[in-house]
Amino acid sequence: QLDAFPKHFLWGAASAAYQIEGGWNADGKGPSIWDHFTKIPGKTFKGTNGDVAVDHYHRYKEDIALMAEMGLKSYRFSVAWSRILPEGIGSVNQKGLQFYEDLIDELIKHNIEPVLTLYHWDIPQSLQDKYNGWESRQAIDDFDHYARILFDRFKDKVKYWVSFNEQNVFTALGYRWQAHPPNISDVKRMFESNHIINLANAKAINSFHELVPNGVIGPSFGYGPMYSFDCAPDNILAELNGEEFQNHWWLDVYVHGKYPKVTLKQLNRLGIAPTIKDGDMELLQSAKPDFLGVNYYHGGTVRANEIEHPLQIDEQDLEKDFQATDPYLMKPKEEQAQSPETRMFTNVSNPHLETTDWGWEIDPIGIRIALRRLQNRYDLPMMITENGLGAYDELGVDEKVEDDYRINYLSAHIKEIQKAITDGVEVIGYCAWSFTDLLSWLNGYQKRYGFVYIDRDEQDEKRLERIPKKSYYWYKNVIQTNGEE
Ligand code: BGP
Repeated sequence: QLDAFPKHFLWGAASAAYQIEGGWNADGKGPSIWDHFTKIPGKTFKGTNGDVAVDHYHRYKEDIALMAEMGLKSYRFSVAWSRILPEGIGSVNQKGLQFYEDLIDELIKHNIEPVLTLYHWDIPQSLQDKYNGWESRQAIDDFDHYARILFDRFKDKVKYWVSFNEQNVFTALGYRWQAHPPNISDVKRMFESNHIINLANAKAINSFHELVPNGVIGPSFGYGPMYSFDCAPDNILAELNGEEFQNHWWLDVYVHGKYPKVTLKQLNRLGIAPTIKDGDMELLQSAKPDFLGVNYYHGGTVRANEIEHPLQIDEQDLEKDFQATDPYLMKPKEEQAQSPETRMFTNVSNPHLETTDWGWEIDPIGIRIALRRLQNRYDLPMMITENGLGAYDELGVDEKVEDDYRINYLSAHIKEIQKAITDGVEVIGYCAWSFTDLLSWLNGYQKRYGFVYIDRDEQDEKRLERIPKKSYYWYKNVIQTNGEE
């Protein structure tokens, strides 16, 4: 017998500014690093960008009406920093701020709890040009300044706040794999900027606790539980390493204000550990999130490496890894042993799991394992801030989208969350990714996640008709029955 979902469980859906808004230069918005990056030839699928996206900037009322009709309890969205401060600093663009105020008011009017993400990967391009963005400590203060503007303005309207979205993903893809902006491949610079982002996160959380006493804030982390390939003890050790390097490396800092020792020691050995200055660790320790946002898509499976604790990895080896690894999956393109920069484990495929059309493993039990491990180690309430299935949906001749595969996927994950709640884990909400179809960062508009289909018209890029899919009606019922379906 499973426990019921909590009475006020936040059944929701999530999005990010660049992926839905469009209006990339509307009403005084400045460019972000994504506006810049998607214009570099060859970087995204067929050169797709978010200039128009799904035009949510002009159609948010229509979208929120569909959310209300569905009975959504919460909606997670992100604010584009460069809409508020077109240059990242300086004077506020009142029209940009007003857009988010109108959006929030519209949500509240329909009894939908806003969940506001401060940073979903789009630092203003002018800060990138000016001082290399997250590589400069100036970004800590500038981010805090931006965050304080939002805290001040929305403190009485928004209770749930997310600081950074998937810091692990955007630092790795942006500074190591050249798959995201700022399009860099330099392991040392990746660890340096990651440390600076940790400091920015801590400083903003402290500001939040000073300015928004009735709200709660936490990061949204892209968590994938690590599995040992088998029960060989050296592979179990590799799992420990993988869990520490891929997950605790961030989460321990967020929650306990310290870097895990084994990974830090290995990074020091290799000369790629971040520069930690006086006062840094004190700042990290002073800020504690109120909850953890968990983005769950899939975990990772690992095996031991032949050499443990190498003293150096030469440039050629790093280059070989670079060529052989699929950055999104963090797995070798072919089944040959390649490993991430610490050489503490090797990522491999899991023979027990099927994959999506884009090769992402489908693993509902993994979400329960994730929640259990995170509860054990961090003991904070958790909100699933993303979970969903990217697929090639098709609009039938009858104008319907029969996305039973998505229903099966979401249903299986929700069931495992209920089991985790029955186990004793505190979960306060679930945001499916995503409400409408939207821009998949590198995969264009063909990889669809939404409950609402967006009919794109090549001739008329602003037509963008909204058509609820079968999963829309299914989720409506999930919400109505509080998870019973
Ligand atoms: C997460 C991001 C989301 C979203 C999702 C799906 O990592 O936080 O913004 O894009 O992944 O990713 P993709 O669009 O690459 O399939």
